[in-house]
Amino acid sequence: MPAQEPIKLYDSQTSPNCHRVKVVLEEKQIPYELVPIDLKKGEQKRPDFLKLNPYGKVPVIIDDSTVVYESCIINEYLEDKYPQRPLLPKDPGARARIRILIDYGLNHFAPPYQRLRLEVRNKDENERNAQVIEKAAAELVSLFKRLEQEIADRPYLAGEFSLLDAALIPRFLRMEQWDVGILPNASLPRVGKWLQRMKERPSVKTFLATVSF
Ligand SMILES: N[C@@H](CCC(=O)N[C@@H](CS)C(=O)NCC(=O)O)C(=O)O
Repeated sequence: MPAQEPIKLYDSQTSPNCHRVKVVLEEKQIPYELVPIDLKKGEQKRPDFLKLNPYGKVPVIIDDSTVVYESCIINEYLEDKYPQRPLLPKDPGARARIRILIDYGLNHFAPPYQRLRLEVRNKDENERNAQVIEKAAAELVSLFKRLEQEIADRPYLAGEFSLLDAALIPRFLRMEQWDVGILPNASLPRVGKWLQRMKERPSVKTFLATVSF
């Protein structure tokens, strides 16, 4: 059998959506190569890129002749195609539960997360609206209480390390970096421990230095 070509990952170094895919590629030890896309130069909107992803966004992977975009769908594809080092349990109910929590962790957190991101990332410190930041941070802490319950006394969000941890870690790393009282937080001790444990995983560590606003 011919050696498998490495997967091509169209990547922007600081993109949390790309980071989510890199964690899974690293966990599964799938050979891959990065194809850098300069978002500031608008390379993601060029016709050749739009042929790969009509949304004009990274990440995109090409695996042999298969093109996949949308980070969580890429991760599901990788799990289906490369079942080694599984990141989903076998039980359909447990799989569904993980997908519910991925949806919760990405889509339900999105409105306050994006409000916060706009304040912290796009404005100088003296221009930031403290009230907007405080309100969004409080909303996020309240939403994370559910994850605090889910973890219980287990090491990862769904027990074993799974696609759920890979999906959520990029935004959590950023929220910690923003230093607005979300993490660490006295009311989220288990989430705090989870975050520290995640930062020790080689798959996360590899790209830790690239995490930025
Ligand atoms: N839902 C998509 C979101 C992808 C996304 O928003 N990517 C950003 C980088 S983090 C991007 O390419 N932005 C450039 C643009 O929208 O022009 C996913 O999960 O892959």
